[in-house]
Amino acid sequence: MSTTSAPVAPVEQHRDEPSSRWWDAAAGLVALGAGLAAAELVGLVTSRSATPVVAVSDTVVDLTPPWAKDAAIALFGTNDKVFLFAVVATVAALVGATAGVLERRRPPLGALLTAALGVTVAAAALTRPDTGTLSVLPGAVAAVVGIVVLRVLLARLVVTGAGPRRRVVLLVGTGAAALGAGLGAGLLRRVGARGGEEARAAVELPTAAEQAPPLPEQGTYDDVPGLAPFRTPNPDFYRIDTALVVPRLTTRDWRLRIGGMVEREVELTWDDVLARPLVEKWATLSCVSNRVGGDLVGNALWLGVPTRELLAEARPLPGADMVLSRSTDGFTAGTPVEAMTDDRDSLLAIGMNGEPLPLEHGFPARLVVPGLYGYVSATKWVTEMTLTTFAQDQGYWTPRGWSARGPVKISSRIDRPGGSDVRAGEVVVAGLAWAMDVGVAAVEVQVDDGPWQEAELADAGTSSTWRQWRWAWQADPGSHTLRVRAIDQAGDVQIEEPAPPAPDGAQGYDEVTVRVT
Ligand SMILES: Nc1nc2c(c(=O)[nH]1)N[C@H]1C(S)=C(S)[C@@H](COP(=O)(O)O)O[C@H]1N2
Ligand SMILES: [Mo]
Repeated sequence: MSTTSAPVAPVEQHRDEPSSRWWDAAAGLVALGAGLAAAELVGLVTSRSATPVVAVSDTVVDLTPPWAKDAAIALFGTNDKVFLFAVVATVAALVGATAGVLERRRPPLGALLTAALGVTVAAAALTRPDTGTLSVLPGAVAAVVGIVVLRVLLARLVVTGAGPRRRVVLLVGTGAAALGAGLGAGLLRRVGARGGEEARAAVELPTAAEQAPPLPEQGTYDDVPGLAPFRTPNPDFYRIDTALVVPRLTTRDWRLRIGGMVEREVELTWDDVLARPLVEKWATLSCVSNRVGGDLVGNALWLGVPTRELLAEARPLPGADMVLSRSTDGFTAGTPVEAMTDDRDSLLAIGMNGEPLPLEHGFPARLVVPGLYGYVSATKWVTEMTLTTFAQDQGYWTPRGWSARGPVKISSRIDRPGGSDVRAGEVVVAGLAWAMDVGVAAVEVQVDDGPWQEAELADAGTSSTWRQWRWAWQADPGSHTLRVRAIDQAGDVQIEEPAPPAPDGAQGYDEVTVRVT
């Protein structure tokens, strides 16, 4: 009897084989890959944020409770995003394989599972702040392609005479085609994305009308091995944000709109910014998630326009006490108006350490507010500043369990000696301390339960930056614990009682235990 190629082949011939489930699972995986590749291609015309892995991962980030975000950062540091992608990919692979097995045994459950996956993706994409209704397309296309490919593969696997070799060829061939399509989409996207790098490369920063005082000659302790340099080089500067894909703005497209409770709305273009007198400002930026002794903190020379001047033009209405800044990807931060208008020189920054802002640090423009943690102030890729009130509005992290206001706590850290053994005799102990706005007045070190002893402070630094410190220790053999604390210019001593980062910043004294031989 001759049959035309049946869309769904008889199931019985296949079911007896003990290994058949693995073939079906593999078919499910390949079908999932094909769906994803199709979605990547469609995503070229929608936005990257709407493609399955990105949309789902972004949504997971938003739904992640603060303690878990904290744990992920602690465990994986800046690799937390790689970890997240890996988790999402693993779950997706499991679902794909399950769909394969189900569709063989209980059709159309596998198809339904694939459809559910597509709906999840589309729903996740719709919740993204930077996508429109078109963003349901990648999820929808992924579901349709995934189901069709799954059915065809399952049917082909059981065609009479399809031995293991034919099956491998079928699955690997289809998988390779999907991979090729996916990589092709990635390549095309990369070509498009170069726009961001090119836009940055094309920027020539004007020199500041008001320059920061040069670092005093010999004013740093940068020559002390193991101590962080006064200025954090851009490639070493910590990066924290909710963006899985770095937003790529061009100076041509960028606008900053200042509105809300203002007498006059202001809209700035890139050229408007360049035409203004720019100022330079040394400022230390710190993440509220930084643990005692941690490195989610950096110091840079920023170049930009004082937000005080921008806000003065918009003329905030009485009663407005918050600037809700928003980035192109929907992140928001709520900053007290005062912090953006007083004499601390908060900036709409366009330069970082003499270069245009790196893409991942907010190109073309971001906010820098000395004295406040980044989550309530330092919006990268900023496009809007809305005057409003703390009673009425919240920044991104506040409903997620973090304090509405985030002044940086007085902090200090021991950079050296690290964990390893040292020789008895003179040992240079060194680290960093910061007391934002007020300035560091003194740093003290304690050995075991001994008296607090005053360290030397490097000259480099202002009330908006950290200060390097060093202390010469006459170390006796044995195991010793060193502790550090800072005291600010107002006489306030760093808080000793330990607390975790949530909800308003870690506190407690950094300490290291050293073996002296
Ligand atoms: N657009 C955007 N800006 C953002 C964030 C973000 O998630 N998105 N995170 C903030 C946080 S929590 C911090 S600590 C600083 C970090 O800035 P950096 O990555 O340049 O060090 O950026 C702030 N600005
Ligand atoms: Mo942060």
